[in-house]
Amino acid sequence: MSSQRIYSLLRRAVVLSVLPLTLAAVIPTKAQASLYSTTVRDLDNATGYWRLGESSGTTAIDSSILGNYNGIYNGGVTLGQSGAIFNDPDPAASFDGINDYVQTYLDSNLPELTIEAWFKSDVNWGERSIVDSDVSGHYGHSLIQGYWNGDSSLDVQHHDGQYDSPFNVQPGVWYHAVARFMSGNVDLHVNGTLIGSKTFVQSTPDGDNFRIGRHNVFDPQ
Ligand SMILES: [Ca+2]
Ligand SMILES: [Ca+2]
Ligand SMILES: [Ca+2]
Repeated sequence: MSSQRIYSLLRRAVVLSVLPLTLAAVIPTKAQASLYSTTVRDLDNATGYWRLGESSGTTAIDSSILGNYNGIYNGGVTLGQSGAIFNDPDPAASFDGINDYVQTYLDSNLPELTIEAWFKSDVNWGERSIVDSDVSGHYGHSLIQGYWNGDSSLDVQHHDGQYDSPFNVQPGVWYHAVARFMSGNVDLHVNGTLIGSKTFVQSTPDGDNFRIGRHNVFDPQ
């Protein structure tokens, strides 16, 4: 554990969209619904949608239509932080980069899926996991700031390698990131702009269930 990490607060609000998609009707029970959130919920029809807007407790409600994947806050995640969306009452959660994370039970090992997240980083150095499914020695699908070399780029980890993107994160700025995983290809959009893509030889993903805010148990970030 590095003392520097104490200062590495990250605020992240996460939408995780995973294909294939299914349909039902569940209204969010804790995160505060808004025009933004209901539009995302209904148009994205994501498999999991965590708004991280809880004010207390240890449950991170899945606000997707099906709502099957409530997560668990671990390590003392700070709730009730300012959110990203103008005029949206729903707050965000802050992760300390030491042992804070949300564990979901959504399997990351799908050949095609999308990770969509709002995040704000307090620093632009060091590896900072935003949405992750890595297990030590195994690799799933993840969105990580400064992956591998701890620089300021926003990177996409795929099985089994990474897209080291040219997009550099600035501290204290909210970003909207979308990482799309297709068989043998990944791409990254930030704030609606395509940053780039990478092709690779696809092998079978062997990552873990999705987490928010932590790389893996041996390498917290
Ligand atoms: Ca939120
Ligand atoms: Ca903590
Ligand atoms: Ca880099």
